[in-house]
Amino acid sequence: MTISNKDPIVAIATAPGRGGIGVVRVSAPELAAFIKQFFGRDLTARHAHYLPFADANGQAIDEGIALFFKGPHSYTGEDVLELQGHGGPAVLKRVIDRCIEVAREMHMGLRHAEPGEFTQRAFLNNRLDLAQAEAVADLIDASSEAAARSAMESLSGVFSGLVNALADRVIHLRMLVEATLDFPEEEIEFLEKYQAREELNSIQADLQHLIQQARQGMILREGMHVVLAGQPNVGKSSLLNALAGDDVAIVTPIAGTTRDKVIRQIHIQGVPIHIVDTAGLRETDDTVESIGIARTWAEIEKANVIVHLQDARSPNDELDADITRRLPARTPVLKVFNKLDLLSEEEAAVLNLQISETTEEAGHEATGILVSAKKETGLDALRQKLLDIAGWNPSAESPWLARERHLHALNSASEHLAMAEEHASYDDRVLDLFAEELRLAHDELCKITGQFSSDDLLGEIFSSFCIGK
Ligand SMILES: Nc1nc2c(ncn2[C@@H]2O[C@H](COP(=O)(O)OP(=O)(O)OP(=O)(O)O)[C@@H](O)[C@H]2O)c(=O)[nH]1
Ligand SMILES: [Mg+2]
Repeated sequence: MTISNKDPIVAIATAPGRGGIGVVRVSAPELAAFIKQFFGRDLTARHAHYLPFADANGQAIDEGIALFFKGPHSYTGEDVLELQGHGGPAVLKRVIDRCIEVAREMHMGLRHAEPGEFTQRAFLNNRLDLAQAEAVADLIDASSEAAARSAMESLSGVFSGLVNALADRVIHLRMLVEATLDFPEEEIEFLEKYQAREELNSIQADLQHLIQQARQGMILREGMHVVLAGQPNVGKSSLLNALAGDDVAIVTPIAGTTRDKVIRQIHIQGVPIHIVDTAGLRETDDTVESIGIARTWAEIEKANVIVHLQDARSPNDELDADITRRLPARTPVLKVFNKLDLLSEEEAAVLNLQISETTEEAGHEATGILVSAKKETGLDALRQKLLDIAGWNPSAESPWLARERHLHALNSASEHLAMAEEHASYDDRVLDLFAEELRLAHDELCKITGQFSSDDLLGEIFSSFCIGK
């Protein structure tokens, strides 16, 4: 059976498991006849009807509220029926089965919805653009208040509005060029006459601002994977516990305690940070431990940031130098020296000096931090440093949540504008190439809101939704 965007669909819209209320949602181009069959009566649109939901024999499966939204004034833009009953998995399944049974009697072909299919219909019926549809999933998935607030900004169309405004300015400029193309003798004057280059520069500047904000939005949505790596016993698991504020990983004085990775999500200023504690790195004959160490290296390869944890009493020793050599060059490494509480004041001062000297040599600000996982000192500096590495700027305007594909499209649009600028600066200006670059920039911007989107992209976006949304 091929899946059609017009098929009547049904799903449980509330979270699986037990709950005070459970909602079954049906969407179809036309539901009036189905409602009549299901309840033996019509429902007034947008009215709460308290009714029994009956089985084939007229026995009540449940009692609850039925809400009918007549398309296009509904979430999907089609006719939508919501049945709000008691939130138990068995009772909700019976309600769904009854819906499918009624539909079958009517030869209506009601089927279970795919993940995100209700929202996909909302997009296809122009109730939401693509960036807003993505924001629906992001709002549901938001793991911090800041992320939820930003997802709501995107959902309300703030981000789409800014993208559309820029796309309109690009189109306007392009129209002026296209109009001039028919009159080659005017080409030279065109750029001056319409101040085309000034407008192009101004669009580029606004686009750069948007890119900055989108980067912030992406950090807030995706966070960072931080891998704690280092020799055994330096305090990786203790540091994870201290950052998480919970005893998630086992800590013992025995070197080689952690075998399998332990992942914990924390938030720093609302930014989700996934911290991965790993098995300490050393030569070992122990089979289990060496599997653990292989996993550590696999995690290191996937990390956005590596925290190379060391014992402050023996900083940068030979084994640490070995580890440093093996770390991937593309990933930022933050050296963190633990067990500060075991150093005298003089020893700490010497280590601090060493850190600032080596980082000055490397030509960047301090990348070494002294902490005590046990006494929980130095952790604020560590948190701040992680945010800096992520590129998080807390004073930036409240961003919307952005995805990799948004940033990619914005960057491509910016490249095309830069090419257009280049075409405009040649002595023998090539206005048709100028116009072509504007067209490409415009297309990139429109990809964000989904005016141009392939079925593959839509499939990828909506399949990551939960069922019933
Ligand atoms: N004094 C002091 N002891 C610490 C500190 N951090 C960890 N320790 C101790 O160091 C020992 C090892 O700590 P873990 O957190 O298990 O070390 P690990 O790096 O996870 O070790 P493996 O899992 O074996 O690789 C434990 O006895 C901890 O109590 C610290 O900041 N100060
Ligand atoms: Mg450990």
